[in-house]
Amino acid sequence: MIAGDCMITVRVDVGGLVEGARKGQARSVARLISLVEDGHPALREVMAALAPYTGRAAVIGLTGAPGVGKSTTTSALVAVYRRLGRRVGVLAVDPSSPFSGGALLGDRVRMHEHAVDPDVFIRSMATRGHLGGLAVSTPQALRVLDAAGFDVVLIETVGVGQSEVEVAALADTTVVLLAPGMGDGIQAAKAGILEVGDVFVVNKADRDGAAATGRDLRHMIMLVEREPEAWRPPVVKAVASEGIGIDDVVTALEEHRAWLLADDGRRLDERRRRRAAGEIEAIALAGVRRRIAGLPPGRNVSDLAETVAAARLDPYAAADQLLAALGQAPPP
Ligand SMILES: Nc1nc2c(ncn2[C@@H]2O[C@H](COP(=O)(O)OP(=O)(O)OP(=O)(O)O)[C@@H](O)[C@H]2O)c(=O)[nH]1
Ligand SMILES: [Mg+2]
Repeated sequence: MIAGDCMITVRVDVGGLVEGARKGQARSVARLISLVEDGHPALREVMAALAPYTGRAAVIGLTGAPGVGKSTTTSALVAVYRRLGRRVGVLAVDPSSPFSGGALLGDRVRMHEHAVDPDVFIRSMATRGHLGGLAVSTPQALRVLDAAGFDVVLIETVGVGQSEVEVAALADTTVVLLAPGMGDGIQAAKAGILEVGDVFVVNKADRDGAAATGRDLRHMIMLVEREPEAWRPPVVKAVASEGIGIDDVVTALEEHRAWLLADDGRRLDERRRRRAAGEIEAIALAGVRRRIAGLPPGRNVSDLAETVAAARLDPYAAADQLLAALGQAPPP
């Protein structure tokens, strides 16, 4: 190495990676998703190259309380879809354990049976601390899988309502899982899941109380006000750990897809527009945060905060000054 020549530029062969991903090469797909997680500068080019190939995958979100059986159900769904000859991508999103938390490790073991199948791609999403986090990276990872030609993409994420990644905003079809004893209908209503679920699964139906949970749930779903032509979410019982009821879940998912695609795909288009709006906002907001973080002393948040804390300025005026400073700052 020549002295002084110590700059390391990590070059990214965007064209090669995109081509590899389009051919279904797992290594290229994995590398592209890593770029997404890192918030890598090459992402603009990557996403521009991928955009024409997106919009084909059926995106299915799975959500529900911790331990309800999301990963087990996901794995069982992968098996059914593979039998149907579909290529399947899986994103496991867990904001609470960004690196190798126990839950994710467990998922990896559970997903092991699919690990050698070239038509299955499984990835746990992690934030690597860049601004925007999973709210930005999850939909972009989804785009990578979509463009890589996966017919079905399953996204597993914990919780509804308070989660950083709202799976219902990402998915074409949202599956909400419950288990007997893990909350009756009223708790479900409180958690806001009745509105977001397109398909409800009462998992762990081998346990006592599954019939009652199913009944409660059906009743609560009926009470939700819906337009006459709106989708009526079915409630399916399953024992995911035994693969029981998973075919019924897939049937329900296919029926929902058919409903989305009816009328020239008007409903699917609407969901996709909503997802795109969320993506644009998340990226723009991350950009705004980045620019705020880059403001010089005197105009940055910490200096403004000092003024506000010292009661020399009110927070609204400070926010105005901050926005004005952003307007004057050079574009990123
Ligand atoms: N009895 C019974 N146990 C099940 C069933 N499905 C899953 N389990 C078990 O429930 C536990 C949790 O399952 P997971 O699939 O990891 O649940 P999860 O919702 O992905 O959990 P988190 O990702 O940690 O939120 C595991 O021990 C599973 O084996 C089922 O239908 N019946
Ligand atoms: Mg899980």
